[in-house]
Amino acid sequence: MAAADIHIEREPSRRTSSGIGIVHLGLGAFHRAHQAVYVQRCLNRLVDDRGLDDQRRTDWGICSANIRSNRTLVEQLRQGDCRYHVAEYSDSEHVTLRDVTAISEALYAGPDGPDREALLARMSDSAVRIVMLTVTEKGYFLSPSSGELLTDAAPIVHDIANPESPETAPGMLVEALARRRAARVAPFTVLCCDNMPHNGQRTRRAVVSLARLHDEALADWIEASVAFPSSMVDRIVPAMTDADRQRLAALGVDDPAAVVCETFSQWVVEDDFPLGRPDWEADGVEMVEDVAPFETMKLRLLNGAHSLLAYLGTLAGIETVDAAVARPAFRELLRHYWHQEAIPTLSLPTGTDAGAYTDSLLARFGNDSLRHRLQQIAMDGSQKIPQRWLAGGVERSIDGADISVTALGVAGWIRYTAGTDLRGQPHPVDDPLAETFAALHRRHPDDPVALVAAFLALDAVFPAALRDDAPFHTRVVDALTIIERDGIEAAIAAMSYKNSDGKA
Ligand code: NAI
Ligand code: CS2
Repeated sequence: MAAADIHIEREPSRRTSSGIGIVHLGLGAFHRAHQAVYVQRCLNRLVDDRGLDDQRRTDWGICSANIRSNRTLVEQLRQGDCRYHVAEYSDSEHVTLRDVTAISEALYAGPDGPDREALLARMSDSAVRIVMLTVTEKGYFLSPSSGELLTDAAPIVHDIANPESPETAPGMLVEALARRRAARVAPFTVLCCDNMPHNGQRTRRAVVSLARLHDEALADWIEASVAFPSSMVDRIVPAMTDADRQRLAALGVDDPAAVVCETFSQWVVEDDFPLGRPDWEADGVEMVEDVAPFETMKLRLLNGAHSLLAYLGTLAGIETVDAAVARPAFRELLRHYWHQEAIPTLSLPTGTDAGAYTDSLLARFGNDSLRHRLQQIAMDGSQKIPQRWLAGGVERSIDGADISVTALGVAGWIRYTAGTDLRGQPHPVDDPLAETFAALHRRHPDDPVALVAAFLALDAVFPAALRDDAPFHTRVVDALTIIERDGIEAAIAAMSYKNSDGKA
C-alpha cells in the first residue's frame, strides 16, 4: 500500500514541563504504546482544560528506565528529547500517528549502565507516587506454577548478596522502598502491567519474599504499607522491524523509538493508590475494585489463543498471527478452544458477551497491518502457558470435561521447543528453561511417551493435577505423534471434538 493511499490522523502532544510523578521499569514497546499513551492523554487533557502554565496539576511525567537490556533505545530517546511516535493501525489503510512526550526522562540502569543510582534516587523521591512495570513475565523471578520466588536464579542470588546495587526489578523495588522507609517517605504504589494472573499480588510476593531474605522488618513494612494493585492490560504491540521503520519513514516519521500497534486499547486497574494517581477514568482507563474477571478472561481467551497460534502456526511454517487466522482450520480450533475449554472456566466481567468478545479477538488477530510475528509470542512459553492454558485446563479436567485443544497446544509447544518446524527449518527457543528443553529432546529423541512424561514432570510449568493426569498424558502423546507424522492441520482435523459433536 503506497504511503499516499494511507489515511493518516495526527494526534500531536501538548508538551508541558511536567514534574515526574511516575517511574516505569521496562522501557519496551508495550510501555511506549500503552501506559505512556494513557498518561499522554491525561497530560493533553489537563493542558487543554487548564492551560499550559498551570504546572501544579501536571505532575505526572514519567521517568522510564531499562534495567537489563536495550541501552541503545534509551540513548535514542534521549537524542530525541524523549519524544517519540506511536503509529496506531486500524487496518493497512488507516493509521493514527500519535506524538508522545509523556516520558520526561529515560535511564539505562542495566548491570553495565551508568544510571542505577540515578534511578534509585528518582524512585526514592517523594514526588514519585507510582512505579509501573513491564519487565515481561520472567522479570519477577517467580516460579510460573507455584508463584514462589526463584531464590536460586543468578540475578536474585546477586540481589540477595548486594541489596544496595540490585539488578532485578524486585531488587530495585526493595532497595527504593528501603530508602523511602529509612527517610520516612511514604511508599509509592507498585503497578504491574505484565501479563500475569493477579499480577499485583504476584509482584508483592516477589518483593516481600526478596526483602524477607535480608530484612524481616523491611518485609513486614512493605507487606503492611505498600499498595500493589492488579491491572489487566491489552493492546497488541508487535516488536518493531526494519520493514516497520521503513513504512513509517514513508509516512514522514523518521524515529528510532517509534512503535506500531493496533488502535484497540484497554486498561483495567484496581483502584488502590494511597498517594494518589492521575484521574485516568477521563482518559479511558477502567478503575475497578476487582480486576480478576477481566485479567483471567483476557489471559485465557486472547493470550491463550495467541499461544496456540504461535506454536501450531510456527510448526506449520506460518509467520504471522493474521496469516494463521486466515486459515479456516486455525479459526475453527480457536472457536472450539474458546467455547468448549476456556469460556466455561470464566466468571465474565459484568455485561460481557463472550461471543462478541471472541469475535472481536478474531477481527483484531486478522489485522494484517500489524504483521505480528508468531515467533515473538512463542517466546517464554514456560512463563506463559501456565496462566494461558494450564490453569483453565486443570479446572476443566477436574470436571471431567474434554481438554483436547489444551493437549494439542501442549504437544505443539513441546515440539516447538525442539528448535525446528515440521519442515526442519530452525527457530530460536527463547525461554529461561531452553537448556532444560534441549536436554530433554536429546535424552528422548524418538520416544514421544518418555518425552511427554519428562516435559509434564516439569513442576515449574505443570501443576500437579496435570502432571498426574494419565488421560491428559495420553492425549498429548497422541497429538504429538500425529503432528510429527501428518502435520498440524491433520492434528487439528483429528481432534476428538470433531468426532464427539461432528459440527465444524
Ligand atoms: P519488549 O521486548 O519491547 O520489552 C521488554 C522490556 O522488558 C524491555 O524493557 C526489557 O529490558 C525488559 N526486560 C526483559 N526481561 C527483563 C528482566 N529479566 N528484568 C528486567 N527487565 C526485563 O516487549 P514488550 O512488547 O514491551 O512487552 C513487555 C511485556 O509487556 C510483555 O512481556 C507482557 O507482559 C506485557 N504486554 C505486552 C503486550 C504487547 O503486545 N507487546 C501487550 C500486553 C502486555
Ligand atoms: C502476546 C501478548 O507476546 C505475547 O505473548 O500474546 O503480548 C499480546 O499481544 C498482548 O497481551 C495483547 O494485549
